[in-house]
Amino acid sequence: MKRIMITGALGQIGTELVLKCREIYGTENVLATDIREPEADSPIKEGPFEILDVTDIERMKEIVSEFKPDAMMHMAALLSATAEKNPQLAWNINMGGLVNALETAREYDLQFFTPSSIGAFGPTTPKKDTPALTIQRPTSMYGVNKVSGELLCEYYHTKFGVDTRSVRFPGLISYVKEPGGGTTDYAVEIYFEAVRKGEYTSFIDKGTYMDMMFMDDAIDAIIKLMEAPEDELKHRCAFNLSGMSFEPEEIAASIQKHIPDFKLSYDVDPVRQGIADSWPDAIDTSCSRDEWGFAPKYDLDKMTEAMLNGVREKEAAAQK
Ligand code: AKB
Repeated sequence: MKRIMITGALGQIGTELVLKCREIYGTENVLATDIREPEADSPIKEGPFEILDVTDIERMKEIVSEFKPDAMMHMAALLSATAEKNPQLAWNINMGGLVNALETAREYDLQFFTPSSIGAFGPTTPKKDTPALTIQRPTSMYGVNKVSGELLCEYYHTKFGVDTRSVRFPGLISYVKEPGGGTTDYAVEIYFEAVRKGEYTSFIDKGTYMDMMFMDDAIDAIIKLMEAPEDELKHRCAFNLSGMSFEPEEIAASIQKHIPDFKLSYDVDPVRQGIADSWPDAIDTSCSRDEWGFAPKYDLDKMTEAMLNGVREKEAAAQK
C-alpha cells in the first residue's frame, strides 16, 4: 500500500486530505505533520502524527527516513491575505518550506504534490476562460510565491526527474475546518453566519467573481491526479481547477432558497478586494478534464445544501 506524508495537515485542506487518504490507503500509511499539536478531539490523532516546522529540513528528512513514505503532499503555506500582511514571513514559509520539501522528495525519491492557486494569476492575465498556460504576473506576495513554486516544481521534474504534480486551487469551501487568511474565505464565512445569525457582512464587494470549489471535489482531484499514470500527463505546470464561479449576490441567492430571510451587506476590505480584483473571474479547466479526468460533482446549489446541512450539524454538536 502507498505510504504518504502530509505537511500542513491541520490546515483547511490538510485536515480533510489526511482523513480521505487514511480511508483509501490505511490509517497507518498516512503520516500527518504540522507545526502544532492537533486539538484533543481531532480525528487526525487517530493515526500517525509528527510535529514539523517545514523550514527545518533536517527534521523533515529525519521524519521521512523513519516513516519511509512513497509520496509527500506538501500543504503547509500561508494564504493570500496573511501573506500580504507579512510578505517576508510568507516568503520564508511558502518558498523555504517548498524548497525543503522538494529537496527531501529528490533525496528520498518521493512522488510529490503541492497546490498552487488562482493567486498565481495577476491583473494582466485574461479574466475569462483563463487557460492553463497564460500570462502570470501576480501582484501579491502569495501570487509571487505560487508562480515561483510552480516553476520550481517544473524545474525539479525536468532537472532531477522528481514526479511533481500540482493544481491551481480556486477558493475551497468546506464546513469541516474553517480557512484562515484567504481572500476567498468570505464564501465559507457566509454559510456559517447564515446559520448562526441569518445575515453576513462581506469583505468582498458585490459583482466580484472568483472561482470556487467544494472541498470534496478538491480532495478527489488531488487523489486522482496523484494516481494518474505519469505518461498520460502532458503538462507539469499546475493544472487549473474550478467547480464554479460566482459573486457574493449569487451565493446569497442560493442561501435564500433555504433561508429566505438571509441578509447580505458589505464592508469591503481594500486589501482583500485588491487581491480579488487581480485574479481571474473564471478559469478554463479543460486541460485537467482531458489529461486526468477532473470532473467536479458540486455546483453552487448542491454545495449550498451540503454546506448548510454540514454547518447545522456542527453547530448542533457544539451545543451538546
Ligand atoms: C486564498 O484566498 O488565499 C486561497 C486561494 C484561492 O489560494 N483560498
